[in-house]
Amino acid sequence: MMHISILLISLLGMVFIAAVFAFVVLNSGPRDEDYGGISTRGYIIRRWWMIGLCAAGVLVSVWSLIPFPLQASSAESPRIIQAVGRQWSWELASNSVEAGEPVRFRVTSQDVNHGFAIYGPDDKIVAQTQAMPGYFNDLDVTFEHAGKYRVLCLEYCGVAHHAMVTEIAVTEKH
Ligand SMILES: [Cu+2]
Repeated sequence: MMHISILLISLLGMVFIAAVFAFVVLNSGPRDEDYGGISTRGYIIRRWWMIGLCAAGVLVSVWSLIPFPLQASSAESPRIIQAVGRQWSWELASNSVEAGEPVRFRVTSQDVNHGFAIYGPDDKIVAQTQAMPGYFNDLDVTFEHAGKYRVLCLEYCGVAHHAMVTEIAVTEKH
């Protein structure tokens, strides 16, 4: 039932966008002014702007890759928690963990690819891996602080992708 309503909403959305495109195509005519007015100076500015953007892109890419590869967890025998993604929910074998306890999430999917991402109480990402049908990806996490963590999907997997949320309660060490 939910799938059918979502399909209908998607179809209506697609019809609307197609109608907007058709309206623009039918109402656009030949341009009044030609491109002749664009001066050589404009092209020079554009070229340097392009070179500057490329250089900035390379610098940002290199800078953001410096912390990688991340150190793998050295935990000897972590607690294993099965994590299964499907359209559109997460199912964890356990939703409660103790702070400081080494945990290994064994992540898979029952249908399409999903992105298994854990966010901290401050909404910063803590760890992430792919959830893939037919594969198990291990994600080692040791939660430092107690609090309410959330698992979200980081790979667009359909119209209710945003609804793929579950919580992990991290309790104080005892
Ligand atoms: Cu997903």
